[in-house]
Amino acid sequence: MAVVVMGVVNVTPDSFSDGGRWADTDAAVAHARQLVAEGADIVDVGGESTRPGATRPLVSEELDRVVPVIEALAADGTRVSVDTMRAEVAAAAVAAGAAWVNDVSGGLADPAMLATVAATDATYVAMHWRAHSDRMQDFTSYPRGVLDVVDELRDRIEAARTAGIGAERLVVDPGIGFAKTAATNWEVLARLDELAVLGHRVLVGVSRKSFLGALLADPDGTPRPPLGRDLASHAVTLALLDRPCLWGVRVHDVLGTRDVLSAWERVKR
Ligand code: PMM
Repeated sequence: MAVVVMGVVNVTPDSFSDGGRWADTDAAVAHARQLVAEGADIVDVGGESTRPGATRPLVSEELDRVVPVIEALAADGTRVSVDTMRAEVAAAAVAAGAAWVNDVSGGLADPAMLATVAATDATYVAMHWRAHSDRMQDFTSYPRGVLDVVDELRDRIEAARTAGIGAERLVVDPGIGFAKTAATNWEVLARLDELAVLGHRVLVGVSRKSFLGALLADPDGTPRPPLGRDLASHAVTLALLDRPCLWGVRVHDVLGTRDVLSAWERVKR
């Protein structure tokens, strides 16, 4: 089956990859429409930056950022995901037309999240997460490597199922860049298929992340800025396409990702 492409729309002043570029409703909607025209299967609208060290917006700010964008896109007939850790935002987003809730905390940040999603028919993405962005780099120990990620995701799946979210509505994500060193990110990618034991669709987001900036750093150690990380992002996507467990990718450059998928599929044929 073709890999699902989720296009990122950050309606934030401070996301590491594209912060401030689509910070108002009109710019965000226009950008999302462009991603759909470029071939995004779903657009992921977020109002809270999760970059390392980020401080959290007020709930009201997050709602003001995402709800009008979701309403406009849902009215187009576009499949929309909301990227939020907050139950209140998830509920408002689904009421505004979002079909997916992408929770980078896998239900850990807000105790009301799983029950709130259970009461909708939204698809739920449970990402591997350990702490909010201001503290997550204090939690980067993985004695068993990817197996720790698998075990912690299994706990989140069980919590989601117990709350009443059906298995068919669940997607898991190893949370590349969240409470992980660069070495751990590379290890999780190398051993991605170990997530297959969980029995769920696997979404992966590597696009423009810091470990790629470090890989591509100048000789003096200056990281490559986010907008210069797309080719490396695509190379990782390409390297993952042969992995049986990969179901979808979350990316900023949808056009480039579609090019990679088209060429790869043609070669395979
Ligand atoms: N990464 C970011 C935000 N949301 N959601 C999922 N499911 N997976 C991810 O890897 C992920 C995410 C951070 O990246 P951004 O600031 O570019 O959106």
